[in-house]
Amino acid sequence: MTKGSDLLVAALENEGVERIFGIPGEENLHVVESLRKSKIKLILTRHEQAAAFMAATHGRLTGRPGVCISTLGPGALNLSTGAAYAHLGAMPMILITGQKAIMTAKQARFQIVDVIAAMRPLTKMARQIISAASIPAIVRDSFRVAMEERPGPVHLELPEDVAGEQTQNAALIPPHPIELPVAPPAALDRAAEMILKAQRPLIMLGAASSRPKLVEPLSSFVRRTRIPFFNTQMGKGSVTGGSNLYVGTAALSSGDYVHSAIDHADLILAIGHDTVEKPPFLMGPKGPIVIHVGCTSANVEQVYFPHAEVIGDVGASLALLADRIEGKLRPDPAFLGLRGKILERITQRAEDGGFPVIPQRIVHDVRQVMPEDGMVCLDNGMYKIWFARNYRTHVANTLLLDNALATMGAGLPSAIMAALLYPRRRVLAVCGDGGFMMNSQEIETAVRLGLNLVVLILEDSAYGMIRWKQAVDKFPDWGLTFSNPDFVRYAESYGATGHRVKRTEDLVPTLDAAFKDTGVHLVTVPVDYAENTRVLVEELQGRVPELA
Ligand SMILES: Cc1ncc(C[n+]2csc(CCOP(=O)(O)OP(=O)(O)O)c2C)c(N)n1
Ligand SMILES: [Mg+2]
Repeated sequence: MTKGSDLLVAALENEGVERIFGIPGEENLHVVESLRKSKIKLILTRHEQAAAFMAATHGRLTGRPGVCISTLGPGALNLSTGAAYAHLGAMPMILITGQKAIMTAKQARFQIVDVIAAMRPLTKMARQIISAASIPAIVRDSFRVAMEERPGPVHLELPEDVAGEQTQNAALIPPHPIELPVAPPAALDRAAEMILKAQRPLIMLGAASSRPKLVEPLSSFVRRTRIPFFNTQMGKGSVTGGSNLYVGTAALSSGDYVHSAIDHADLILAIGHDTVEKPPFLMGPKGPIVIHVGCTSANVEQVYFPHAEVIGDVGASLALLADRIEGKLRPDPAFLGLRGKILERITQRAEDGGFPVIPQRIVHDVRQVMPEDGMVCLDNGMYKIWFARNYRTHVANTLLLDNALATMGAGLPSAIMAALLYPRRRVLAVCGDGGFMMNSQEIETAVRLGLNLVVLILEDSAYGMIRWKQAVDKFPDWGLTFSNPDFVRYAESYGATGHRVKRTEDLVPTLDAAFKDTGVHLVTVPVDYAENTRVLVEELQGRVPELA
């Protein structure tokens, strides 16, 4: 005979799970006891939301679901933002929540909310486990659903009496590799013909191109076809090498320098575009022909309605497409010229010495201290646009940002996950003073785990991005400023090390020293956001036509 919770933990081990993130409640105590006897590590966090962000990031970086756990009602609802983050961001994850017993109701309705109903719109699947014997099949099915395209979160509710129920030894189901069919030859022939007919084809790498297994096939496609490419925010860094074909990142929907290349194209091969992202360009009645390449077909939107599709395993389908077009394309010399101008504009003022520090300089200085494989994990705020536009990536998945739910508070938890997975790489969380405070308690988790991690806080004492939008929309400057704790002493109170950058030239050496040391470091730097309006509004509105 086996207990339900032992079966659950054995089923998780069977899926290769190494860690579970979260905060147990009394309804999870059977599971906690089963975990105590297993090889899986329980990583306690200080808020369930952070646990869900960590588990989602595990899924995002490895392709295998991260697992998080919470109690019923309040704890489960605290996971919900993380569920939405994984759902919109297509990150495989399993959320396990406790529940009161289902066969008895000794505490009446205390703490009971319908968590499954709450999770249903935020997940790919939400199920209650009603018998211990069903656990092996439910867990296997949940991992399958979470991992298969389009990946995402699965919620399982385990009532405490089911967790404690004894059952016959139910056999575990061994996982098997998931393989997708390749795009049909007719679709590949059609796409090849359209590309060969085009004069100025351009590749767009969207969010789904960042799936870990696509790094090699995508890089090879770009190298073989030599078609210039740009990416969406979440498609950043999905190609290794080939950076002489990179024409920029679309952080805005139109009117940025990269759009001079997009507007020049007569065909866009949109690889892995997911319309959860803020549109990287706007399709209209005229514009270029768009071919969508993905594991799943495109959602048809007002601003995205591809003319043709190549649906199937992206890596294998692109290899077949490259077979059809390699060596037959005439490179368009204009792209090269545009590329030079775009990248030159983007790097302007990158070495500006003003203090407080301007965003371009922050991005530039961060790039200086990050090795090629160093990982930058962004929270959400104004600086995200600057990093997306200006930060150059050379290795896949080295700039993690969220342009799907675009939630604040995920920067530090995602960096903690990256540091756990890649202990030998430099990992930097970049947070605004607003977003950092949404999950700053996880500094304790990072210190407790003995991680080497640096957190850069950009201080403007405001919800800067909204303040900027308020100014752009010509509203008076009102209601969006706050004061901050002393971040140096705040860091020290957790047993971390705090640094305050007081001169612009100190930013690089401070970050570098923080990385050379071990442990958790918080570096706070004041940011001058006057550039938001100067560049992202006035300059772009005035100067883009000049480039085109
Ligand atoms: C959880 C959540 N709440 C609110 C928002 C709306 N929002 C987007 S950016 C932003 C301001 C971010 O402020 P901060 O973290 O200080 O970064 P800054 O823009 O000042 O650099 C807000 C409130 C959001 N995206 N997520
Ligand atoms: Mg701020």
